[in-house]
Amino acid sequence: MVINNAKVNKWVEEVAALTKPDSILWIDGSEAQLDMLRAEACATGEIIALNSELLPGCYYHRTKPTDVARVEARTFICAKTKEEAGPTNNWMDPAEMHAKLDKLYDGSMKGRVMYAIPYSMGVPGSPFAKIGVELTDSIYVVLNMVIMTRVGQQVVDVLGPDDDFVKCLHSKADLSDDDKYIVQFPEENTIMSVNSAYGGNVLLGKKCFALRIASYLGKLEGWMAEHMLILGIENPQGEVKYICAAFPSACGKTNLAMLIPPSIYKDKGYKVWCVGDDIAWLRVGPDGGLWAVNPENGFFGVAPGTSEKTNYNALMSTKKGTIFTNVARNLDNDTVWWEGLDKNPPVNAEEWKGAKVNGPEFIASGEKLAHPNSRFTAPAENCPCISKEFNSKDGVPVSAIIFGGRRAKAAPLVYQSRNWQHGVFVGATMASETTAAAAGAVGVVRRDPMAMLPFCGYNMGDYFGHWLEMGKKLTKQPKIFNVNWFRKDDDGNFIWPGFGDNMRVLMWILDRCEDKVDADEVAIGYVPKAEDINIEGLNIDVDTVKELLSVDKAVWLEEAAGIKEFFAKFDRLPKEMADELATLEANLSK
Ligand code: GTP
Ligand code: SPV
Ligand code: MN
Repeated sequence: MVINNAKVNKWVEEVAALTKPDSILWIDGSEAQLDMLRAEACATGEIIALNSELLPGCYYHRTKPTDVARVEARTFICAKTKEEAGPTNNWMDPAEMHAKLDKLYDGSMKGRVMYAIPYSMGVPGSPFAKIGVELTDSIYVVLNMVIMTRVGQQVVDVLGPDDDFVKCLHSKADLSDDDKYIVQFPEENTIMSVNSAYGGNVLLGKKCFALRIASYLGKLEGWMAEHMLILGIENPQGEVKYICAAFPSACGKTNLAMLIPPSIYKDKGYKVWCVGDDIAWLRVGPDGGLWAVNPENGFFGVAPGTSEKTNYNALMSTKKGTIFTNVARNLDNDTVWWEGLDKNPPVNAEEWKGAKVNGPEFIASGEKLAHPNSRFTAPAENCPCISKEFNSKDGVPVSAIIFGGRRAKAAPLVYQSRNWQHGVFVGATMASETTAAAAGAVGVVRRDPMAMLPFCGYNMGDYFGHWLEMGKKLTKQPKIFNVNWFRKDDDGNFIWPGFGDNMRVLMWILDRCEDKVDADEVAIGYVPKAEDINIEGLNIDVDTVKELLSVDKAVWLEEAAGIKEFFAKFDRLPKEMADELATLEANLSK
C-alpha cells in the first residue's frame, strides 16, 4: 500500500525512531494480508484458530490476567489546563505526560513489527466520517481494528494530503501493570496507549477516538459523540422509528439494540433493526431533527449472559469471522463457552486464564470459566437484524433518547422528562452500579452522567452545557426518557423480565413521542399508568408493574442529596442544572 501523505509519513517516522520496531507494515485490510497475520499470530500462540466448521474464521485470544478491562484510573485527558479536563477526568500537564510516555515508548517495539492501520470511523467519504491512523505492535489489535472499523486504501484515498486524522499510538511494551497509560491529548488530535493489550484500552478507534476525542471535536464543531446504541422499530405498516439509548458499560446496550420482539408484537409484524450497539455520533439534520450514525463497523460485546434466549442476534453475529477474548475454551470441539451461554459447561475445558479444568466441577467450586468482562469482536454485517441504514451516509432520524442504568431501587422502570432541559438533567444525574467492564469494584452505585463519565474528553460541566445548546439548535427535539431494567425485589431478584420484553417499554416510549398515550406527572417526571405497559403473555401482574413504576419519596430525597453532592464538584455547572435540582427538591417536598 502506498501512503503519499507527507504528514502521516513524518509522524510514522517519528514514532518509529522512538519505538524502534524491526519493520513497519501498512495494513491494507486485504484478506491475503490478514491471512498472513492470522497465520503468524497462530504460530506464536497469540491467537488460536477455532473449529473451522462450527465457527469459521473465528479465533481465540486471552490477555494477561491483570489486563482484562478498561483502566479508568490510568486514563487521562491531557488538555492544556486541568480546568479544561474538568473535575471528572484524570489530568496531567501535556508536556509532562509526553516526557513520561516517551520514556515508556523508547525502544518498546524492538524485535517487533509496527503495524500502521489507516481507518475510518463512519462510512469513508461520508460527511460525518473521521479518519485515524493507529500504530501498534500487536497483531491482535490489527485483527480487531479490521472488524471494528473500516480499514485500508479507501481511507488513505479519502484522507489525501490532509492532516485531518487522529494520531493513535499503541504499544503493548512489556504489559507492565504499573506503567499502563491511556492518554488523550484533545488539542493535539492524539491518543497514546501503552502497556495494555485489552479492548477499550487498545482499540483506539473506539472509546479513545469515537468518544473521548470525538466528544471534544463535537463540542467545537456543534455535534455530539455519545455512548449510545441506535435501534429502529418497524411497525406493521413498514414505518421505522429510531431510538438512541445511553447505558453505562455492561448495562444492556448490545442487548437492547438487537432485541427480538415478544410474540405479541412479532406476530403483528413489528421488527427491530440494529444500527449500532455502543457509540452514536449525533447531529442536527437539515430538518431540524437529531440524526444519528454509528461510527463503528463491528461489535465488541460482553460474552457472559449472551445466549440464544437472551440475545439470539448477538450470538448469531459471533458464528463467523469473530475473535473471542478471555472466554473459556471447549477442548473437545474447539469452540468457546461462557457463563449464561447454555446449561452445559464443557467438561474438557480451559478456563479463561488457561488452566485445564472440568467445567461443571470448576463452576461448582464457585469459579467462573469465562472472565465476567470476556468479549466477542464480531463484524456488524453478521448480525441478522442489522439495519439497512447501517451504511447510510446521512444516518437515521432520532425520535427518542433514553438514559438508563443498573439500579436495584430508586429509578422506576421508565419515566419521561418534562422537556429537553429536564431531560439533560435526568441524563446528567444518572447513577448506576459499576460492572466488570472497568477495573475496580463491581456493584458500587456511582453517578455516570449520560453513561459518559469514563468517556467525556473535556470538562463535564461544559458537556452539560453543550447538551443544552444542542437542544436549542433542534427545532424537532427528540423526547428524553429514563429506564431501569434492573430493579430488584427484597430477595435480590430482578423484577422485570428484561431483554426482548424491554420492547414493551419502548412501545410506551414511542406512543408518548406520538402523543398516543397519557401519563401521570410525579416529582421526577412522567410515569406510565401501569395498565399502559403491555404485560400480555408475561408472568407478572399489573401490581408488579405499579411497584416497578413507583417513586419512593425517601429514596429520592437521598438521590437529590447525592446529586447535590455530585454537582458541588463542578465549577462550570450550567445554571439550568442547578435550577432543575431545585425543582426536583421542591417537587419532593410537596
Ligand atoms: P458495553 O459493551 O460494556 O458498553 O455494554 P452494553 O451496555 O452493550 O451491555 P450488554 O448489552 O452487553 O449487557 C451486559 C450484561 O447485562 C449482559 O450480561 C446481559 O446479559 C445483561 N443484560 C442486558 N440486558 C438486560 C436486561 O434487560 N435485564 C437483565 N437482567 N440483564 C440484562
Ligand atoms: C465499554 O466498556 O463500555 C465497552 C468495552 O464497550 S471497551 O471497548 O473495552 O470500552
Ligand atoms: Mn461501551
